Amino acid sequence: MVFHIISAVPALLDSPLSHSILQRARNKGLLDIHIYDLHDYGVGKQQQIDDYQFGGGAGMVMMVEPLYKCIETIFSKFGKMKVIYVTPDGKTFKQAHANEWSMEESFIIICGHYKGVDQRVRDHLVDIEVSIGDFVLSGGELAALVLVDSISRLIPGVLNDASSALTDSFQDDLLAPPVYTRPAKFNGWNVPDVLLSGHDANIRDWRERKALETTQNKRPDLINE
Ligand code: 6GU
Repeated sequence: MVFHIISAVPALLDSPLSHSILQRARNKGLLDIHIYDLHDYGVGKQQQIDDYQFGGGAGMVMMVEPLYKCIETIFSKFGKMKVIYVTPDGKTFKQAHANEWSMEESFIIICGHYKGVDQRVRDHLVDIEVSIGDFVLSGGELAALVLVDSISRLIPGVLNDASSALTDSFQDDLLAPPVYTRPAKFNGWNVPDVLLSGHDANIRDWRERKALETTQNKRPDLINE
């Protein structure tokens, strides 16, 4: 899987992509991430990437030309691919999207800043607009990282134990059941007996019941959806 991420503040993207599971996936060649500084495609001597909005109003708007140039450069080198724009007014990103998109070969992700991008970018260059929830971030970089992380961990070979991803919360529209590790007794707080019993069928039943119970308590909307 190849991600091409276009950003006006590329330094924001470095660290989360260079550690732990994602760095290991990059080392193994399962994941390839290219980061583009939008200023390199800026207009004029100042390498301008944003401007005042027509009609007046506070906040700068990201210009169409730098984004067009950057996307065309990526297309000409790597071929056509889907372009995702992360924006608070996009469709809410769900685990089902991560599952589906983990089977694609490559994506371009545009990180918005300021007041967002010129509408012509959205109308003519972008295929998919996604938000990561009903709140506003100062820029799209954190949202782009959320997408890259949640999609990448589903690529075969990225997680050491493939079955682990299947038992995550949301994978079956339920939250995950509680988990415990050693010691079995700490401070008078005990691990449920069934988990120590070695009885696989009982453990499976208990986990199913707890997943349902947890979901009913914390996210009843997932059950009634
Ligand atoms: Cl994708 N971008 C920004 N700036 N804020 C957000 C978001 C995205 N999703 C939720 N809030």
